[in-house]
Amino acid sequence: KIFVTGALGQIGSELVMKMRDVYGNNNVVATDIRRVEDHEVVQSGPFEILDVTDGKKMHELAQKHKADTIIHLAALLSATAEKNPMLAWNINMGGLVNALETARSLDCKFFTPSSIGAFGPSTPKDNTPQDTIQRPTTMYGVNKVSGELLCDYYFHKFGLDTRGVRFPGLISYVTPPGGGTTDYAVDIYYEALKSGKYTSYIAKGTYMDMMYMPDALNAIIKLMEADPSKLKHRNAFNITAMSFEPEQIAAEIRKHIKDFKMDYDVDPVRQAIAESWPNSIDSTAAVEEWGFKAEYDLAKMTEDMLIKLKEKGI
Ligand code: VAH
Repeated sequence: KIFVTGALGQIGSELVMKMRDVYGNNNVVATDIRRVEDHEVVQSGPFEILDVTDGKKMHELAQKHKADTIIHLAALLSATAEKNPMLAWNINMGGLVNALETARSLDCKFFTPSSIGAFGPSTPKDNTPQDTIQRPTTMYGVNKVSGELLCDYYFHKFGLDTRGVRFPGLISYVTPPGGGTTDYAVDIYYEALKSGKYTSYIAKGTYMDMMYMPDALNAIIKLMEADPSKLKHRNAFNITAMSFEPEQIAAEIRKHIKDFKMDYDVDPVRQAIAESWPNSIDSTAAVEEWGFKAEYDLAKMTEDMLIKLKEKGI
């Protein structure tokens, strides 16, 4: 059984549905800190309430459901983590240690995402290499680098089959992200349809890697199904689909909503986070070791986002 934490989050709410499609509803156990009764993840298969800082409960539930794979997604994102750094440490690192220990005791395959947030100001910013200096200046980044190293450790020390990717900003129309820095690239689509204008909290000219959620979901499944003997890296594969700055996504939206207007009210906290991250990262290792491929570029994503949001009645 596949055991997912953070199943009602931005990635989890779509990954659970996709994995239930692929592997069968009852083979994917969804968990999150709260139960939302009418949520399709709760309705379409096994669901358990789990606070990932409760290691004992996590072990019990994983054992009860005979987990053989753990997908650990529960975490606080970058902007929230900067507001509550110690809470972020407890959830992001406490939750990860519990998930790794549970996986070790039940000998599960293991996935947890890292992020472009695992890089810092001294990391080469353009075409950031797979192996390079990582001195992040955010609590989220410290959590992500520690997480990458911890997952590698569990592989080398205990032989645990840990795998992971460094996600760029993820854009989706199902569940909006909570507390991220890249969320402007999601909010802008909602606002373009609702009000025809958007005030960006990220400054003009600030490039960040991004990816449409369908590509992110496919990447997780492809990595988890990859031949382990081909994996020279294990965790923290750089993957990206595109890199853009606010003016570029606005221009793409204007191809569909011609009088869309954007102005700026830069949030110094999230701007500082964004500026500490790369402009664009290099996915070569992921392409070579497990055939990573993104299908959506900015044009294709924008077209699909606007159609899907309209269908949702935004
Ligand atoms: C965030 N969406 O903004 C997340 C992600 C690369 C960005 O880690 O914190």
